[in-house]
Amino acid sequence: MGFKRLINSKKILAAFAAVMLMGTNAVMAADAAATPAAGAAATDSGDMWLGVAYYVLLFLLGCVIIAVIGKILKVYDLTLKMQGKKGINWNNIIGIFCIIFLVAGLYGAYWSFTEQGTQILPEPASEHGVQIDQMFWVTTAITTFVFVITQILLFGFLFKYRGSEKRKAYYYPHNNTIEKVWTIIPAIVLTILVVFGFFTWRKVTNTTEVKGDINIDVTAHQFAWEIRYPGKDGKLGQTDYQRFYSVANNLAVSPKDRNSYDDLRADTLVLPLGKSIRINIHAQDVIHSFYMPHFRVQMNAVPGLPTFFKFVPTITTEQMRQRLNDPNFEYLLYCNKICGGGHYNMQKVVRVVSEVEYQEWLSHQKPYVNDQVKQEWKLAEASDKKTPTESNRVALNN
Ligand SMILES: [Cu+2]
Repeated sequence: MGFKRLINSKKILAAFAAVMLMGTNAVMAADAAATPAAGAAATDSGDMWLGVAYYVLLFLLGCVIIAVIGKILKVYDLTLKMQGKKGINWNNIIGIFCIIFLVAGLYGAYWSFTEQGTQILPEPASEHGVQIDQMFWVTTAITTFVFVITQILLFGFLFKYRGSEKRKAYYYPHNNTIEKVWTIIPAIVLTILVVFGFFTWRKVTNTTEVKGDINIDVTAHQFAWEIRYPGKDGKLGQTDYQRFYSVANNLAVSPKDRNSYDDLRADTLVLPLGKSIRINIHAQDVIHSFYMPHFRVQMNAVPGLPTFFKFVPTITTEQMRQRLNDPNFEYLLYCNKICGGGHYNMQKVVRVVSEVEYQEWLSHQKPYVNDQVKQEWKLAEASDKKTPTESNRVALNN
């Protein structure tokens, strides 16, 4: 019975909601305060919880102070009434609280923008990233404008039309015009935003195959990314995970596709500046997500359904380091789908370099078809009578 009353208590529910809201903000603030720069060493979680406890206590202290002030006012009110005077005008007090809440809330929103807003990504390092950012900022500007106006109207009206003996509440149950206005205006604004988003996304993804595209295969598995570059022919060999997978040939490259014989295996994703890059995205076990926030690139990696993302890098790693005044800055590739226990560790360094540096780097990469794969493929050829191609044998022995 006691428990039922406890969970039905509106006061407790309200306090719980407030603590949850404050807690989220407090965690973010504590994290921001404890982490000097984005991507720096992991925060000491002990410090973070100490910070959270501090904010929760501060909040509870605030509640107690408000309760005490309320009680004092109540006593003062009763004393006035006992003396035969008019008591406190509670409507005025609540009205003033509405204004205080409005000002404090708007300041809180401003604080949130300035404090957490500094953790925003640096300028986009790709051509299409500029359009994505534009969309983001237009949406942010419109929603911020609407937020500020509606809060001012809401609390402003609460204050202006607070209870008064001079006024009588006017019963106004329904007005079709107002209903239409507040349905149609948001509908138009949302449609504009959605259509804007649709065209931007279409422009980003509706790409055609260009001859100069640099094709790179990126394969996700629990919990790593594998990178394969095409060799001199510029073409990647096909893969078939069910047929050709082995420990050495872990990307399941087809021995029957000659394009694969000069493919290269790389540890880092190195991209030449200003070139059209096509990342072919594969997954071998569960759904992962290919996410490179600095380039505003994200695409799911789905088992059995290869996806791709085309983009043009516009700022080299070196240039970005200078712009951010951070000599240790690296672009990163993350997995953005919680894919299992090691998900947090699924990242790779991405480097954007000049064309010359890119070619130089590429010439040092190891062939995908290494000795072990060569050995396996010869065995595979012996057992598979359909592919006794002499030319392949020659290529393999080279
Ligand atoms: Cu993953």
